[in-house]
Amino acid sequence: MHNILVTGGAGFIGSNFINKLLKDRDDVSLVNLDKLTYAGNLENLKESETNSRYQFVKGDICNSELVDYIIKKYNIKHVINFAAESHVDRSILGSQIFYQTNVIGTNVLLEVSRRNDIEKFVQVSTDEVYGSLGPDGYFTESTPISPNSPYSSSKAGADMMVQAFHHTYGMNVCITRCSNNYGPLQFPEKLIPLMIINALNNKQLPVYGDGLNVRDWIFVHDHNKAIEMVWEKGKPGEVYNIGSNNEKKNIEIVKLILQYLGKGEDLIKYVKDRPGHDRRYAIDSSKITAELGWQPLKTFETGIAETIDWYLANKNWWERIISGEYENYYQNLYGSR
Ligand code: NAD
Ligand code: TDX
Repeated sequence: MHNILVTGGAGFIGSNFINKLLKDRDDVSLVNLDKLTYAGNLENLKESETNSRYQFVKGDICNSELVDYIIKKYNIKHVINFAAESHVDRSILGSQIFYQTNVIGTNVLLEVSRRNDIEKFVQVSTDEVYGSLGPDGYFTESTPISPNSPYSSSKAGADMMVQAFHHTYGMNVCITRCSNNYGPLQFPEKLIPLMIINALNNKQLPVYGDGLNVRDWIFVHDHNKAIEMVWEKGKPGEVYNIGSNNEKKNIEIVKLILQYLGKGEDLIKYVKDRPGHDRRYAIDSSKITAELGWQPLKTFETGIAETIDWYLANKNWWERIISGEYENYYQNLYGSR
């Protein structure tokens, strides 16, 4: 049995990871440490909560006594760190919690892991650490780190620390850098779920700037399969880019969602641009394909249809979210634009 500490497992990507891994394999036992911030939702883990190989602990990755206690109590040998403040717009409104969780929190996990002889530490990072591309080219693992937002700089800081712990202490670490994820259970502050839900509610769809910024979209299960493979087979100290060759302009995504839902383009509202908005991300993931044999399985056409259908079928899930704190957050955000 592999005993794994998964952090941030009540969020979008982490909950999909836990639900799928427990279903796909019977040789893993998972402890989920999550602080349950605005983005953490135990409802995401309904299908896993009664599994005897799953345990939830509410707590902060910055709490080293708690992390030490969990590692010892559950005989943890592997750590996969999903926990983070993950939204760029929020990091622009206030950055401190981003450095606290994403940098200090990762430091606590690394220190405690080192002292407890953890066999493998996987840091779930992002392509945003590379900064922004012009119209051509791709991020490779040797592209220099050049983050532009408080969010991406906090993730880049964590990445450098993870590499330093490998270099200095010989810890067996890997870093994954994935492009924009989409799929079920994504918190409706991110582009795709926000646009789906606003369209369903006949509310305006706020497109930043000229709408021509490009993101490289990947279905969440493809990302998670790559993380699983990096955990099992990734080489010590290595970085692996993850992407599925699916560049789209934001406005294309917005129009596609409106079309799928049978709504008019008059709902689109161009709003003031995000400060420091990265223009284009595009990932070269040939290394993980060549070294570990990973390949994305989901086409964008299928994945986006499945995602929109999921939000249509799970109105209760998102209605509970948007009736709370999230509404106030967006009122404040757009009030200031
Ligand atoms: P999310 O915001 O949906 O979930 C984050 C989870 O972390 C939440 O459950 C939250 O409660 C938990 N958390 C936050 N602070 C914590 C703390 N101090 N201690 C314990 N738990 C804490 O994020 P997501 O989209 O699922 O992203 C997961 C990871 O993947 C992040 O590290 C993010 O940087 C990375 N990533 C995300 C994307 C994307 O497109 N969403 C792409 C590449 C990488
Ligand atoms: O209302 C919006 N209008 C809009 O035009 C929102 C929320 C976004 N956008 C634009 C900004 C970006 O160009 O859409 C694009 C995607 O925005 P987000 O969903 O906020 O994602 P992004 O900023 O690209 O970052 C995401 O991908 C990398 C995740 O949030 C990060 O956690 C991940 O690391």
